Amino acid sequence: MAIRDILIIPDKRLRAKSEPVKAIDASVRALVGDMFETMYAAPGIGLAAIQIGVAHRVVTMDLAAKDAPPEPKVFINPEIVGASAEKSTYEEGCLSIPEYYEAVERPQAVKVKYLDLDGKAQEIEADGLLATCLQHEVDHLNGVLFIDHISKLKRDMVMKKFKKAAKKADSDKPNSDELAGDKEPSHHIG
Ligand code: GNR
Ligand code: NI
Repeated sequence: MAIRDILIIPDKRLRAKSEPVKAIDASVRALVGDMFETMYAAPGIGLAAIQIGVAHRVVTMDLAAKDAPPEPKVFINPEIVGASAEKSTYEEGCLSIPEYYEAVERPQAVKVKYLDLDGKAQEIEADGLLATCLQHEVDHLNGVLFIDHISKLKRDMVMKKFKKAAKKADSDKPNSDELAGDKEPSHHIG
């Protein structure tokens, strides 16, 4: 198992639609292991495979309290097959949009079909945080982020901030010439 890098906006891979898992084999079990390790290390309460760059419909989750025993959950090919008319609002965050939190309104309860790690079909009725988190993760599998559910003004502000940060991180990287040779850095001098 390994802790994998979490993709941060504006990484375009976060907008990809993930492919259904065809067979739950050793590679899927290894992916799930890496996802739990990455999610617990972050720490986060849920993770979609695309957040570590793997475009397969796999979600890990653990909603147990910090001082309680872990409750790891895996959802393969999850599908929302029903949603309540009643809505609820939750302050959401996302490991791919670090340190930004905003209220999101979603159906208060959902019915979700999925496969477990044994490939067995399951169906659950979720409400509260589980319902919110399942909707947030299924959104990821469809290339949708929680900021798509907030106002355009707020979304544009967040995107701008993260685009600027990505640009700076890139310009701060030494280029290959500088890595290979002993000459002065070619930019940001003087
Ligand atoms: O860790 C996470 N917390 C969270 C809080 C409110 C609603 C959804 C979430 S999921 C998030 C981890 C994450 O980015 N999953 O995709
Ligand atoms: Ni997220």
